[in-house]
Amino acid sequence: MIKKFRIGNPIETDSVVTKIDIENGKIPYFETVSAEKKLTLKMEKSDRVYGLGETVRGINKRGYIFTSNCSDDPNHTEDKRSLYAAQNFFVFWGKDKGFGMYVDTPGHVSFDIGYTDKDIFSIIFEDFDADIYVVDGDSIKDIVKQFRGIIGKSYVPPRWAFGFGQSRWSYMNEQEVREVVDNYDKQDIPIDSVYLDIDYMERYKDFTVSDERFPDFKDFVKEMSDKGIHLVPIIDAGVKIEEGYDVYEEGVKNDYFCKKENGENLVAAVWPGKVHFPDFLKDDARRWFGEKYKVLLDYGIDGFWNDMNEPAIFYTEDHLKEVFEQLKDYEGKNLDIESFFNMQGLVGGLANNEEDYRRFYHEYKGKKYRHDKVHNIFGYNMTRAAGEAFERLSPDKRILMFSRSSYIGMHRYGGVWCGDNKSWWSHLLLNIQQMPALNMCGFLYSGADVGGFGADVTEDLLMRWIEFGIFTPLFRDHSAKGTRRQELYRFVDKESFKKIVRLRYSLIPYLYSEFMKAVNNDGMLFTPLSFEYPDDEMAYEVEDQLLVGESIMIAPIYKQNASGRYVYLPEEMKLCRFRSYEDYDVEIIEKGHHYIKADLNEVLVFIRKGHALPLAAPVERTEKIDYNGLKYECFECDKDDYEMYVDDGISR
Ligand code: MIG
Repeated sequence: MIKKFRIGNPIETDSVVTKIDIENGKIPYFETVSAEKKLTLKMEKSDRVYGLGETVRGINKRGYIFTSNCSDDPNHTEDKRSLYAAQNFFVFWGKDKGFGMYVDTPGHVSFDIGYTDKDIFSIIFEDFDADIYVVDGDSIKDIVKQFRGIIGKSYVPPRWAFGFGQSRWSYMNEQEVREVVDNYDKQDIPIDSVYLDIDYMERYKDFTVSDERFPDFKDFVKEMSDKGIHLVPIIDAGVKIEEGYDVYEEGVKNDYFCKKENGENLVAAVWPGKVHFPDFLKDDARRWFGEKYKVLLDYGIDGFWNDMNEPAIFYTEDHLKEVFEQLKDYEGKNLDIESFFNMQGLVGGLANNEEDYRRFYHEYKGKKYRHDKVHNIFGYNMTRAAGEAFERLSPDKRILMFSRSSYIGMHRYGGVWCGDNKSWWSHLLLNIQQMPALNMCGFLYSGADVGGFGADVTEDLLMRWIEFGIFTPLFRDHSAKGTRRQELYRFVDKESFKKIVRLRYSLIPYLYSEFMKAVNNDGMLFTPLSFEYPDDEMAYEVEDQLLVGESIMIAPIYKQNASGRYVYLPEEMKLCRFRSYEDYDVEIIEKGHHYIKADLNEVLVFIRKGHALPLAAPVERTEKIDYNGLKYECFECDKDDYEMYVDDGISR
């Protein structure tokens, strides 16, 4: 049962698609403290909180404070309150009460879950305006399912997007891309896609292709497509200011860009230098920007990733001017501890400055809003622009789309990747812990940069990360400029990388089937043990194992030099210790705690009792998977006990 309550005068976000009448009574479970713009609740010792999508820290969110304020912050350390996403749905689950809550507001809101006072949960609003949806249900899974039922079905990518993707900021030209594909093919490591980062464009201009680097782009897309490779270009939120550039000129002419108080277009800067931001919240601007993807679709492109859409801002023209003015005060001075840091702060504070988010406006549903009031739905609406356009431009064929910034509602138009993580073991664990919370909020097509984006990866970290990545729908190796090259064929044990990625292709029929069931039933692909075994107290303690679909539990290894790990089994299961599709050993493990060995090249998969895991013979491209030749690993059942979802993988 879902009830809707209203605080103040909230801005509609279009995240909920089911019409629900507003209740008059007070919001249940929480105390409403209007004077302090907050809701508070006293937590019992056994109360736990799950959800909030893409954030730092563990699966149970209790003990910290999270702020929904979409941020371009590449340092995903434990002390951060905000990452790129605002996904304000959580489930509160304790002995006396359990419920779900969705806090629908496009502005800043903080979830202080035992941070200020370890037993108090406060939801703190910047503006006390929100629609609050309260979900009552019998179990966490039931609550999630009901919530998902009112926000609309999750985005479905083409099936090839379950294949392995290789990315790098940036492959600089055709030849580099060709070499990547050739190297993968030479090593027999399967691959379906190569990503194009900002350097494919002409001077970072959206919807252009550099003549110099990709002189015959159409032919090149075709050449790749003939090999079964999809090229996936990036699109940035800022539109370069440049005379003669059609996107810029059309945007200016038709008033599609975000404006300052005085009515002039905001001048900000990102990659291309000065840019305008399309007002994705405005219907006609959103439609126009969406249509622009056609330029690339016409080249034969069938997938995109939307970046920098928090939006990330290097500086605004106005703020930069102010800073240059202020810097004059420091010239010729003997800078001491205070003045030196103040001066440094002036320059350091240019990027992603909160003040800049108050310098421009949107026209949304016929009204004018200052950006900070609707900040969290900006990236969402950029991806919505694309998603809505693809339905018109490509009615028969699904287009791959995922975004960096997100808000609930965007899950209908695209997936997400978790942004600029690092090649750290702790970020492999973070990736594991983010997946279920993303799923709760409707983001099923998701994943992190496998191997880590920033910092230099090591071969063992990459191997362990690949061993987890083979289960995430988005399975992409991506790394930053200046870091150690991260393509799998560059490392010593190519053979193991090959076998594990091939195992991913063996798993695709199962993963795709379970993914589609999650879409169709408003379910989750990645489930914490506690959701599935609510009567098992120990299951609530486990934060580094996940159920993936109905048949399997995974226990990824995320520690350096580990030759195995402790695993908790909530029931007897059948362990498959995979070195490859062909080579694995099988063992029945009883309920309880175990230390399970796993060499660097071994993946632990536990099959649940009464369940079957279908496996395809490995192939080098998703389209070659033979659904007729599946074998089944079963635990006390047979293959007929598995219901397989199958479709053509491409039509809508
Ligand atoms: O701030 O386009 O998260 O994946 O490689 C850097 C360059 C801008 C951030 C994205 C990252 C991408 C990078 N972009």
